Amino acid sequence: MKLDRRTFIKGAGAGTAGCALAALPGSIAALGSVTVQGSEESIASSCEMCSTRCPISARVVNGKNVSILGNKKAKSFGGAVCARGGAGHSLLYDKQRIVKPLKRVGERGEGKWAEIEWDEAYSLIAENLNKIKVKHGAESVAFSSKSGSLEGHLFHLAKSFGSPNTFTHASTCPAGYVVAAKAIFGGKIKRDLSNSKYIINFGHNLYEGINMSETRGMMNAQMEKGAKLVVFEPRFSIVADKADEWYAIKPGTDVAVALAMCHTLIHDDLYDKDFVAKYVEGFDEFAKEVKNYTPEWAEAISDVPAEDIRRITHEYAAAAPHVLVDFGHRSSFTTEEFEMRRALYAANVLVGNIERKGGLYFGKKASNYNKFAGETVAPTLSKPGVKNLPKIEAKRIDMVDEQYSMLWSSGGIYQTILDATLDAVPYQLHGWVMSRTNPMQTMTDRARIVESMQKLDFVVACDLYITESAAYADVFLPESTYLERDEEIKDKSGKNPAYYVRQRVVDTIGDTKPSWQIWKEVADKLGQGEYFPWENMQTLQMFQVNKDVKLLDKIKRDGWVSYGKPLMLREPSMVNTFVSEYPNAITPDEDSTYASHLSFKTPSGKIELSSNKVEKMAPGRGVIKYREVTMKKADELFFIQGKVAVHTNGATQNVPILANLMSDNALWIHPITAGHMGISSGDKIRIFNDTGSEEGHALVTPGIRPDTVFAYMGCGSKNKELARATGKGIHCGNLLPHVTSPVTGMNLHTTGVKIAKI
Ligand SMILES: Nc1nc2c(c(=O)[nH]1)N[C@H]1C(S)=C(S)[C@@H](COP(=O)(O)OP(=O)(O)OC[C@H]3O[C@@H](n4cnc5c(=O)[nH]c(N)nc54)[C@H](O)[C@@H]3O)O[C@H]1N2
Ligand SMILES: Nc1nc2c(c(=O)[nH]1)N[C@H]1C(S)=C(S)[C@@H](COP(=O)(O)OP(=O)(O)OC[C@H]3O[C@@H](n4cnc5c(=O)[nH]c(N)nc54)[C@H](O)[C@@H]3O)O[C@H]1N2
Ligand code: SF4
Ligand SMILES: [Mo]
Repeated sequence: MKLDRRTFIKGAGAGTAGCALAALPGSIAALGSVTVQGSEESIASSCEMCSTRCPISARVVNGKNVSILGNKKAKSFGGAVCARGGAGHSLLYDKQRIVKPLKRVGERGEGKWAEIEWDEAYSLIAENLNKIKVKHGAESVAFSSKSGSLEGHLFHLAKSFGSPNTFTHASTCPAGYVVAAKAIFGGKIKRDLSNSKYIINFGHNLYEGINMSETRGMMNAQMEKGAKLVVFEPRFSIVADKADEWYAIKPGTDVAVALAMCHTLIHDDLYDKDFVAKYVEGFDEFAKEVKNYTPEWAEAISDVPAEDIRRITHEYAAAAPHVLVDFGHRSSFTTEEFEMRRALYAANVLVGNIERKGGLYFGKKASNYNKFAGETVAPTLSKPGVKNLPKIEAKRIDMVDEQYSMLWSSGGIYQTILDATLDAVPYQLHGWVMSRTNPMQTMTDRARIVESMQKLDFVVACDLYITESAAYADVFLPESTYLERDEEIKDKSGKNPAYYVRQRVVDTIGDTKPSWQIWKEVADKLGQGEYFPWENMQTLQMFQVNKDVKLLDKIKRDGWVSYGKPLMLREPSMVNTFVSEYPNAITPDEDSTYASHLSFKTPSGKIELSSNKVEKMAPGRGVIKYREVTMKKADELFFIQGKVAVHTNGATQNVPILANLMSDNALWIHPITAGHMGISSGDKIRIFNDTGSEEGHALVTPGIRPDTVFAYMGCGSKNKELARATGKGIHCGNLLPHVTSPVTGMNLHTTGVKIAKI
């Protein structure tokens, strides 16, 4: 298939935004004039406009602006940034960004703030947290942050303080696919999209929910290599628009189609028997289970025609092993995400695409890669370990049930903060320290979050803006933006080892600090300074590189360093290249692969299509199975969401350039559904269910199923501090019920709603 670049880039619909400028206390506007100072030479660093954290190359131009480009050395990212990445300067100099610590002076959420010095902020935090600790125990304070460098420092503070309750965005984003991968493969697995010849996509929104290297990978496969793309999506997304075939699947029924594919692979004798015999445990039980999951059965559930499921599966098997069923990223389409992800993984396992080009593979970090090479191809980094941290006896508030034992404790089940705060389940929380997270937009059931934040004794928020969630804090700590700070070296290994680093590009504006420094200084005030023995980020980086100054210089100069040749253990051409490059490399098997070295960190050491471990954790779930779920009431429509190319989650709606590109998220409604209610595009509508009620605008489009409505997430902010975003569009989190899924702990992003014309 050929796509020309212009049609390819044709983007999503966008609205416009007016920019109300308010001189909030603590904002840049309150500073008066701001000058642009920083490096005129390009600095290699990393983006933080979303958590993909692409390598960038940035510099100050003529003392007037900051140019942000992709780092050309990072080839898999295409040496480019996306629209949000290019808009970093607009965040940096946004007059509404907060650049001075604040304390609340009115009621929680009332929007009355006073500027304070950092030392006063730290004293307030130390005094209140210590008070809670003495009265209720350290465990009654929760700490939450998006994962990344920021998380590491905050959670280290939590541990030194003595609380086990640390949470990332895990249960709102990756926990589904990660827990399912742990169950089947024993750990996370990656996809080699760029080399794939046939990609089957179940709502992985890569042309809007952008991850530069994967988005580039899929573009490359489609445009350069003629890969076929089949998309199952309830709406006509940009990915659906660029696909060879699109099926408007009924929301939440992906698992049925995936299981019918597995049925077809097994019962039409299309699967890779050698691979299964060698690497798979529990195949017979799985084959028995999928016996009844015929394409006809799946059609009745999903609305995808049986003959297409059968044909697509045959095409997929014929092009194997350089093919993949994309297991997706975010979903939480239903509470049965665990079964859905496992079914998607199983459809890969059956064609034996593991460690094959265009299929799935495990990341090759330095230590592992060097073992294969028989020499040190890539340096390994050290992790600063702090000894003598206080032993924490208290149990976490989440993961209390055995079924959640595959979740990781730094991630956790975020939404259980609400149960612990409002209902003392399993015990009462009294404090919440949050950083780089905006749960009111990104968790579920906004009203319960407001209630929780009002009930707690003390709340701290560290962010760039007074977000909806930060608006309910007692103390606001302004972090420096990513363009103003240094951070640790990070591992970004794919088929070969790679590292990257973040470096400051411009001088700090106003009175902000990087979070590694903030949490270290909070620890000092709390009397826990001994657990933060490093002086600064430079000390930490030197520790990481084991004092190898040359290595640190190289990583800083290039920003992105990768080592060696790409390696997939069962790919003969790659193994041949590898062996000729490294004379001391492990001798390949007779078939010129490292197939005999492929093992899995599961109890059996094999891929577990059915698993005793899972059966023990969650009785009845050992074998992957279809389970019916009720997602909405009979008279409701499915309500689904997704990302838009010009915004990140609930984070960028106030960034001037991006707000100008789009500030409203109309509700997509099918013409038949809209017709019944006399709704036309642009009409004001109410969207409501048992959880909440929102007002918004309609976008009548045939690009959605008649039984489904869709909105881009992140709009409709409800606090006045985010002046460019407030009241614009539909707030998705206000309509989503508070639910926790079995095994994965995921919250729920698909529900039922009714709509009415206003
Ligand atoms: N309804 C609905 N809910 C969803 C989703 C959905 O599609 N629909 N998607 C889910 C997904 S995939 C995810 S990952 C989560 C994300 O949920 P969150 O983790 O809450 O992430 P973001 O909205 O990306 O960003 C959170 C905050 O980080 C702040 N921030 C940005 N840069 C910095 C920085 O350098 N320092 C500090 N301190 N703060 C910074 C932003 O201002 C923003 O307020 O949301 C989930 N929630
Ligand atoms: N521009 C941009 N890029 C981003 C982000 C962003 O906010 N903006 N966020 C980043 C983050 S944190 C993440 S996790 C990734 C997320 O990357 P993705 O998971 O790819 O992103 P979403 O847009 O949330 O994808 C959900 C898609 O599933 C569709 N969908 C809804 N219900 C169903 C269903 O039942 N079945 C099927 N098959 N499809 C369904 C939605 O219409 C939507 O297109 O993107 C990252 N990249
Ligand atoms: S995908 Fe875009 S916003 Fe996200 S890190 Fe990369 S360039 Fe930045
Ligand atoms: Mo995410």
